[in-house]
Amino acid sequence: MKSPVRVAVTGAAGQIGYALLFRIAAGDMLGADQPVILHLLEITPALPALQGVVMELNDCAFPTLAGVVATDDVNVAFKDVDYALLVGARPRGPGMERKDLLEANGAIFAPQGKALSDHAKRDVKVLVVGNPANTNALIAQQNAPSLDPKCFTAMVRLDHNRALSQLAEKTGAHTTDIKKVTIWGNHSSTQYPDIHHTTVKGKAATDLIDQAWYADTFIPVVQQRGAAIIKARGASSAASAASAAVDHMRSWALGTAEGDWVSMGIPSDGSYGIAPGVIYGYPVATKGGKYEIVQGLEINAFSRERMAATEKELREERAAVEHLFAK
Ligand code: NAX
Repeated sequence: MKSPVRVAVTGAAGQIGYALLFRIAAGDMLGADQPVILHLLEITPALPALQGVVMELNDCAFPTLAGVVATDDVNVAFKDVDYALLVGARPRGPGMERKDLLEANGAIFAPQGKALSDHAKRDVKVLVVGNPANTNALIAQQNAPSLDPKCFTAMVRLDHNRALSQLAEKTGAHTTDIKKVTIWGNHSSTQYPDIHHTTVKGKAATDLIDQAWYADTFIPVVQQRGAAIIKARGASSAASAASAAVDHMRSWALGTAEGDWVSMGIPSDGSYGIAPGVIYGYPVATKGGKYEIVQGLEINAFSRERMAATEKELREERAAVEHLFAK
């Protein structure tokens, strides 16, 4: 067994938290030889419920769970953490405008960014799940002056996995037969699921499906999958979101397979014409705990238009929260 690492999870008593903590504690995220100390953050009224979750975690007697810290103090939650999964966020209430939602989340993610900057390990890997995930990640990043901006990422992996699942169903393949899917841009209905470079059992996906299915069924189904789950289940995606968070962190920490990539929301750097300043979904390959954007992919006019539309939405979100950035 390696020596334990510290993993912070915010919103730990919520529904994603309940599906996520047991997977992390069981070793699914960082491996069966990597013990973890969980740092669980909740708002004060949720602490009794969180205590119940801690009791259940202990009752699992996981070999890889080396300790649990449960707190409502962000400075305690992020002390010396190696990984931080920021799940807790303010949901949209009745009559709430998007501007109000961004503002309410700013009040959560600005102090969390500062606390990470003050207390976390210098190479902390931060994943923002709480919506609007890309812009919440940007707010946290912009309030963390002493951390590398590349420490901050947002989750588009659920969208990536949804794309794999839809394409597998359509082509009669298994998700593991599918390589090189990309989710570009925002985790929202403007996201662009791109299969122009995708292979299914080594064959080009675009040769296996027709353009009409791709444009009129696949893309909207992936974009609207969250809403379809709410309609069916009466609650938003939780287990699949938790599973995607585990996948995102595992890929980042342990590396992607040779000849494949994953989608991560990461700071834009000018690649593919997306100027710096937003957290944008890109195809990335990872090695040794670092991610790199996959370069050199051909982008046609169909893709370019959709990549620009999701970028535009992210720039509008950025403009609405810029006053929350640390000077
Ligand atoms: P829940 O409402 O069940 O849980 C959220 C928890 O966060 C609550 O227990 C709440 O007390 C806690 N919380 C609120 N403010 C906090 C703060 N300042 N510090 C610590 N904890 C705080 O929501 P859940 O279904 O778990 O979803 C969590 C977030 O994930 C939501 O913002 C949701 O929109 C987002 N999602 C993001 C997805 C993605 O792909 N990026 C997909 C799934 C999900 O919709």
